[in-house]
Amino acid sequence: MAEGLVVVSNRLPYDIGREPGRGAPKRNVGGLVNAIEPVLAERGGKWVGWDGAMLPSAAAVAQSWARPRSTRLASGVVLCGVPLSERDVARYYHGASNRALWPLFHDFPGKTVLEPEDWVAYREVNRRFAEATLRYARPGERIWVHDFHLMLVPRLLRELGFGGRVDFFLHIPFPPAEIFRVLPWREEVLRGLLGANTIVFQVGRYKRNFVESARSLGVVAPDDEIRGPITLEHEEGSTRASAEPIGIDAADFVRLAEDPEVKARSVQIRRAYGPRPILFGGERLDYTKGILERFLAVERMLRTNPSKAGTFAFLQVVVPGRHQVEEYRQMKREIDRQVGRINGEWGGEGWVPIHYRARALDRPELVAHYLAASVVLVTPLRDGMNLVAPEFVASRRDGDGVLVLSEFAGVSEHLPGALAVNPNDVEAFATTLVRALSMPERERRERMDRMRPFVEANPATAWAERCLALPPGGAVRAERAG
Ligand code: GDG
Repeated sequence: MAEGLVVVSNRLPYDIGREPGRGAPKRNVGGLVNAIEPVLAERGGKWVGWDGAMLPSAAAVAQSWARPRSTRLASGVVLCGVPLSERDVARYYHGASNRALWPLFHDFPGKTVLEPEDWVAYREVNRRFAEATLRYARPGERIWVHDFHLMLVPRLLRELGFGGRVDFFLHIPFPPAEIFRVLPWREEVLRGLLGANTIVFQVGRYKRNFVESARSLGVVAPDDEIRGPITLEHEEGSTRASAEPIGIDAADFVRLAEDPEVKARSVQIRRAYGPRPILFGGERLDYTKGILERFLAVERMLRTNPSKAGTFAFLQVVVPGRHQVEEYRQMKREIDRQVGRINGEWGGEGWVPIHYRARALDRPELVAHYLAASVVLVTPLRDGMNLVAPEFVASRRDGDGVLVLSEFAGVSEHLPGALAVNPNDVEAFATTLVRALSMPERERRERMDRMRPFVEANPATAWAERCLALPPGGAVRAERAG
């Protein structure tokens, strides 16, 4: 039997802390939750994360802290809540995490907002997560910390005296050293991470970036050959660094793709657009996802090939979120403006180029769209890995469909059958769209066949096993800093 596992991430899959009587707990949409849920459902364990409630004051947090809230799911997984106040959410989550770390780690230094007060909250909340984890974890259990919201937690666990195994996985890119050094709290982040026995990245390049930054702290590492785990020697001991690409619950997508209701729904979607092939994009509202660049490429295609007008339907679903952050509100306005402008300019009787929906689809509906689409566009400006691309491949058991994939998505190195694009190159992007729309069936099938092996051989559960089976770095000293 697998040893007990405690997963720690900013958010739980369901907001268990919302007031009773306000309906069923809301499910959180996002790559991290979708990848970890099947892993925990299979091996069992606990999941520590923010419970979704925004408490009015620090006093309310202290009160909630006295009565920890946990919920057992039907799968046996126990969700363990960490309380946050409105101020914590504003400063730690929207501030330090979403306005500083997220843009910087995705190579958008120009969008990065560095507020010292946000960092104070980040530190405090990371400590609260570490304390909560130790409260919920039983002796002998191992702790698996996730993502950029919680990069100080590994070291904080050590400071609180935890001597067991701590692993860390970063879902987003780790930026090049020249960009990372912009962060005023860079040393604290590196030391925070180095409290873990293992630090795992999505792809070798992010690992190499991390190692290069860590050298500035005097960390000793062998010359990195990108792939394969390496050992980092540092003041506190040693830590293994590796790259393990995350996977999806492919079987669930196959099951849905074969479900008669989902199939019928996909036919209905296709009919709604007449005989026109559907180009489909679906993601969270985020400037990293390249949604505006995609609109501009569609427009460029129309400008250079006016005869394409009326011959396709482009359907873009955007899951709203992070609207407390100005950069996201701005982006939403810009999307609305561009869709209006492009449709106004290019639309005609009974046809508009862009169909835009600003709301989440549930998973069966999402799969119905993957099935209805002739072309799926996954064209982020930067993306740690990206799960939409493998989900589309897994869903297309019929072997048809074209994937247009940004070379800046971590997953691009694993999906050789995709049509690769640089989303910043609007002309090449437009040409690729034309090529995708006119690709002969034989080539479509041949390309899809080349993508299936990676997706099927790399389910989320196998990814987790690989991460958790890494031999740990040597003992990390458990001691109180300064
Ligand atoms: C982070 C990293 C990394 C999309 N539209 C709808 C919907 N989705 C689901 C997809 C997919 C998930 O959201 C998005 O996952 P991504 O991986 O594409 O992106 P992030 O949320 O940014 O995830 C990313 C990931 O962590 C895992 O490590 O791959 O690079 O940024 O699963 O299916 N889900 C629903 N309705 C939608 O309309 N329900």
